[in-house]
Parts: sequence; structure tokens; C-alpha cells
Amino acid sequence: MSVAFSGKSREDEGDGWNLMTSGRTHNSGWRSKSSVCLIGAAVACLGLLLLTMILVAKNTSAINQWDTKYEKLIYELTKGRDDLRDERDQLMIHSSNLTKEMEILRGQYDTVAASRDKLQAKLDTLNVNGTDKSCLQGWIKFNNKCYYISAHGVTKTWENSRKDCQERGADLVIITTRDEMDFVKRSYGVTWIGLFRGKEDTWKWVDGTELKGRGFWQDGEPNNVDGEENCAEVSRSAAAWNDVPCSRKFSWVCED
Ligand code: MMA
Ligand code: CA
Repeated sequence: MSVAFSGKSREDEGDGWNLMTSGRTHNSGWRSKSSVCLIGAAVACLGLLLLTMILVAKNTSAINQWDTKYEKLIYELTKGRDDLRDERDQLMIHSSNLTKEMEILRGQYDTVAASRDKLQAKLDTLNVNGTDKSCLQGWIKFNNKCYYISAHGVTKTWENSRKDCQERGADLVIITTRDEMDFVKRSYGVTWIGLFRGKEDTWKWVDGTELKGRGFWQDGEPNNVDGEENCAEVSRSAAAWNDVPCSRKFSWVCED
């Protein structure tokens, strides 16, 4: 060994090699060199192959790891998306239910509001300005208004009936509601009310206001028989109005 690394000539080196591989020819030495080269190359190739295999294995494992990681991520994202879709569907159902419920409640509110307004109106007529009205003796209180009903058997013309009411500080009754109508018809026999034919064939109340709507006329009335029926009466039996000549004599009802 010391000879091979002593810095001598190439031949000496050859000799040195020969010394190391004693018994071999010059030719066989060259072959040995090439074998060594081949073996070296093979080892190098094997090493490279091994390295490549390790790298590939490493990469494959890394890829596998990445795959697993992404598969997991994709699974979680998909699940998250599906959960959100479910939640959205539930919310949409809930929202639609709430809309329906709101419509029902709105309907109920309208009904209750209408009922409240009706009751308020009734309360207003019952209790004008919050004070309970008191009626004079001989008068009847109905829905917080005072009425005078002429005595049984006493009859007058429409004009004289009205005069009687005015002398009592009132006037013939003005009927505005079905309630009031039902109250007035309870009087005796045929009764004058404060409704008369004004100019241009319009029906007017004694306070100067015009009759609005159909009122409570009997079927076929007012028919103005002989063109002389200018005053309205109500009878217990008919429970509705009829136009008759104002000169007829009937009972009457005054309203304060
Ligand atoms: C009477 C009189 C009229 C009324 C009719 C209804 C015949 O006349 O009361 O005013 O319209 O009856 O039939
Ligand atoms: Ca008539």
C-alpha cells in the first residue's frame, strides 16, 4: 500500500498495483480495473436506484398524506356545505310558516280592530262625552238618549206632533240605527217620525239633514199615493216606514 501512494511513476504505480494483486498479468490488471469500474458503476446505479426509490417512496407517502389530508378537507367542506343547505332549507320552511302565521294574525288583527271600532262607536252613543245622560220624568232613556212617547190613544197630525215635541224642547225622532228603529216601533199603533219630503223629492230629517241610503222603508215605499204623501210613519206591525199624507193623525215619538 505504501508503494501505491508514494508519488512514483505510472509504471511504478502499475508495479505497486501488481504487488498488491500479486500473480496477475498486466492485461488481467486492466480487466480488474474495468471490473472495479463496472462494480463501482453498478453500486452507484444501485445507490441511485435506491435513492430514487427512497425519494419516490417518500414522495408517494407524502402524496398519500396530501391525498388523505385533502380527502379529509373535501369531506369536511362537503359536509359543511350539506349542513348549511339543510339549515337553509329549514330556515326557508320556518320563514314560510312565519309568513303564513303573520297573514293569519293580520286577518285576526283586522277583525279585532273592526270589532273594537264598532264597540267604541257604541260606547260613544251610550256615554256621550263620558257623562251619563239623565232623562226628565215621562221620558224614556234608550242608548243614552231621551225619548218621549205620546200617550196611548192620543193622536195628532205630523205638524202638531212636531209642535208638541218642540214645546218639550225636543223634535220628532230621527232614526239612524236599526236599534233605534226597533225601539221606536214599540210605540203605540202608527207613529210619526221626524222624516218628511223636502223640495225636489228628497227625504229630510227634522234637523235638516238628508236621508242617507235606503233607510228602513217598507217594500214599495215611498210610493207617494195621489202625490200627497209627504210625511213618514212607522207601525209596530210593518216595523218599517211608509209615506202618508201629513194630515193623518197618529201617535208620535220625540227625541231630546
Ligand atoms: C195605503 C197608504 C199608502 C201605502 C199603501 C200601501 C192604499 O194606500 O198607507 O201610503 O203606500 O197603503 O199599500
Ligand atoms: Ca205610501
